[in-house]
Amino acid sequence: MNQTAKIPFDVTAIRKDFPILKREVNGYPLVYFDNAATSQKPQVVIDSIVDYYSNYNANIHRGVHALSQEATDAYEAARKKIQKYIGAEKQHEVIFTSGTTHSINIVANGFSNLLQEGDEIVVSAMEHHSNIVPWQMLCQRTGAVLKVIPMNEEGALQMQQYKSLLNSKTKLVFVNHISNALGTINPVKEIIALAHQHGAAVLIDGAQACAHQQVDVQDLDADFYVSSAHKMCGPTGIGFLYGKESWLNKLPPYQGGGEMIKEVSFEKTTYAELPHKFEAGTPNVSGGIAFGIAIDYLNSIGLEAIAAYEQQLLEYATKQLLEIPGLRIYGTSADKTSVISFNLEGVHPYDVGTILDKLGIAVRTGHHCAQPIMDFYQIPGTVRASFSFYNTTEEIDRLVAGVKRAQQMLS
Ligand code: C6P
Repeated sequence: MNQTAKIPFDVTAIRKDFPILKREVNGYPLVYFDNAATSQKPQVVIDSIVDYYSNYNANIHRGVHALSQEATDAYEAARKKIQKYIGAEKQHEVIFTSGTTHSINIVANGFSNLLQEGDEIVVSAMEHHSNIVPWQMLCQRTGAVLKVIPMNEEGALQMQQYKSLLNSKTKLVFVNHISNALGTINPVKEIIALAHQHGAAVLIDGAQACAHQQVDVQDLDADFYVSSAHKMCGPTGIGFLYGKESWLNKLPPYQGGGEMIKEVSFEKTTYAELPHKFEAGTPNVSGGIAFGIAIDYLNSIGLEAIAAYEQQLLEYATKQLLEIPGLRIYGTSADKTSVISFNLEGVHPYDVGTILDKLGIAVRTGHHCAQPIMDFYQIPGTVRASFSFYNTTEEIDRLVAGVKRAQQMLS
């Protein structure tokens, strides 16, 4: 990091909010660089779950009693926080789901009756499996055809090729906002505008974006936008599907059950209005409430400050790692977030990850649920270090020293 670069917040104070950062692994203070897999949780988020179960645990939207009303209010307040966080116009355009994967499947399932044989679906070459497989299944159900936007060696999407894929048969486009395996920030606003010129709807997978930069779904003009709380300092098992009201009204419900109905008889059932139409069954109440607290927490630091600091970490780590002979970084696009995927020449990523773990450093190794990217580079996988606002340059120094040690031991 440039020594004069200003750190926009007190990282030492922030680290105290995360109890897990105090622990040791294999005799070393934990360095947690697996934030793209899941972020750590601040104490306020953990406390909010304990508070819910200790003080107002109840089923929601159902009871007249005080506990149910308190829980309902807190859950709906969280929905409102998500709405504001992503700039959605209406609260009922935010559907609670169990996470990104669930959200994508709701949309993929919903399009089953809206597509015809020969229609085209466009995805990018750098998608997570959860933004590939549901669309392949949709193609199998409908006879639609999957087209792929290629990427270049830097790990950036080839926009000219994207333009040439679009035509009157294109019905849907699916692209991640930020690649989990490369860190590339995709030009999603442009991707959406181009798709709309052809009348196609666009889903943006924001799993890697929402904790790292400001998202405004109206400015992007996204038809659907999805993410998971657990990557945003919130708990696992909860996330959201944002959809424009007009689209959500067009899609059929994903699951049938309690909560999603208006009236039920054995002859006929009518469905509830948004958002409940997509929220069958008792939801993850504590998770939803804690998600709202995580959003408060991220807002209290500020997305602009987070993005600026994480860029500093990215630059610092990139420079240091590239000084190691034989180290190659995959994903070198000019526009990227704080994810560094790399390999050491002649060394399997799993072995590097194992040695780093012995040194108390948590990274992810493997294909990162993005096998087409690994096939593109013809590699089995990478070592991925992904940084968050609670990480420090001292931790990056430990990573660099660890990688050097792994190299000495393994080559
Ligand atoms: N990526 C990673 O280590 P879920 O599991 O539903 O919360 O999120 C799935 C998902 C979808 N899209 C992108 C871009 C993602 O990064 C992920 C999750 C983690 O990279 C776990 S595989």
